[in-house]
Amino acid sequence: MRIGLAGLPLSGKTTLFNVAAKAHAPTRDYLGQSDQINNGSAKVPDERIDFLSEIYNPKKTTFATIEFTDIPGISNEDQLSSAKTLADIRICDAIILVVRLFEGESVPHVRNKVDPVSDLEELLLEFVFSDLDMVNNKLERIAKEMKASKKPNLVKEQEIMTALKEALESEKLISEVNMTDEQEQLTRGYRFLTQKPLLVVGNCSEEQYKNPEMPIVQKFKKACQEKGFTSLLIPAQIETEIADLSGEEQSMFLAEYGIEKPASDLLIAEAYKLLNYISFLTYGHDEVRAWSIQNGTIAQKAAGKIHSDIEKGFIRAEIIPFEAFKEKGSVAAVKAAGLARLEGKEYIISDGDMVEFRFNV
Ligand SMILES: Nc1nc2c(ncn2[C@@H]2O[C@H](COP(=O)(O)OP(=O)(O)O)[C@@H](O)[C@H]2O)c(=O)[nH]1
Ligand SMILES: [Mg+2]
Repeated sequence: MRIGLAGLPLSGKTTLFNVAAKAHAPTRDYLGQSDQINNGSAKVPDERIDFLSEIYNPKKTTFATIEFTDIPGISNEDQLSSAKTLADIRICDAIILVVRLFEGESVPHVRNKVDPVSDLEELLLEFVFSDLDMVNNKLERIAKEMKASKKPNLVKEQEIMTALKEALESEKLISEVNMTDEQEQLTRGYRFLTQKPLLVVGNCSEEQYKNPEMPIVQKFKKACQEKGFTSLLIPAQIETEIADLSGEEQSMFLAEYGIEKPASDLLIAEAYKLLNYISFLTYGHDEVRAWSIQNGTIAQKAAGKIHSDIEKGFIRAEIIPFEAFKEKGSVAAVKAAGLARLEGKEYIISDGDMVEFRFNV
C-alpha cells in the first residue's frame, strides 16, 4: 500500500516528503528545474511501542512503516507530462493533496497567486477529467463489444459506467457515488483517481500555523470541510529543520515555535488511517513490534503477516488489549484480572491488540 503526494508544482510536496520519510530529496526553487519521483518509507510513531519497549527492553524494536511516493507537480500546460503524472498517482492506494498556503517572494506560485481553495478545486477537476476520459473510453469499448455479444456482465458494466459518467460530468467525485458491492468490484480495477481515499495538507508558514484564525487558513479549512475531506496544516519548511535535530534539541525547538509534536507525526498517523491500517503488537525480550493490517483482518490472516507457517498451523490467538496491559503493568497481572482472551481464527483483530499466536508446525 502506497500513499502518493500530489499537487501543483512548487507547493512543497518534496519538502513534505523529506519530512515524512526523513529523506533529503532535492527541492526546487523555480519551475524550470527538473522534477523526479521520490519513494521512501516512514516510521509510524506509536506510543504503545515506546511503552512496551521500556518494559521489555528488547534486543530489537520495530515500528510499522508506510510507503510514500512524492510525485512531480500536476500542470495542465503540458499534456504529456500531465498524463504521466496522473498515471503515477493512479497506481497509489491513497492520495495526500498538498496545497500551498505559505506566501514567499522567493518561490513563485505557479498560478501567480496564493489561493489554496482554487488550487484544490483545480486539482480535483484534473482528477475528474482524467477519470471521465477513462469512463468514456470504457463506454465506447462496451458499446462495440455489445454489438458482438450480449453478455450480462457487459450490461452491468455499462450501467455503472454510465452512472459514473453522469457523476463526473457534474463534477462529482466517484467516491461520492453509491455503489453496490458488485459495482465496487467492477470498478476497482480502474484505480480511478476520484475513488481513492484523500487527505488534504495545507503547507503553511510559521505565522499561519500559529494563527489559525487568519482568513486564508479559515478559508482553506472551510473548503475542505465542505467537501468532506480531512485536512491538516503543516509548516513543512520548519519541520525539515526539526527533522534533522536530535531528540533534546527537537523538544527545545518545538517549544520555541509553540508546536506540541512534529506535525509530520500527525501526518503519518493520518496517512496510516487513510490506508485503513491498524496495528497489532507482538512483545518479548527479543523484539517489540507493530504489525500493519487492514482494519477488519481476521486473526488467522494476521498470523500470516508474521509467518505463513503460523497462519497454516493456527490454533488460537491470545489477546491482551494494550490498554489493559498499560493499566495492569504486566501480562501476569492482566491474566489475574481476567482481561486476557483466547480467540479463534475468525476473530477480528482490534487496533492495539497484543497478540501471541498458538500454532502447530
Ligand atoms: N517559505 C516556505 N517555503 C517553502 C515551504 N515549503 C516549501 N517551500 C519552498 O518551496 C520550494 C518548492 O518546494 P518543493 O518541496 O520542491 O515543492 P514541490 O515542487 O511541490 O515538490 C522550495 O524552495 C522550498 O524550499 C514553506 O512551508 N514555506
Ligand atoms: Mg517536488
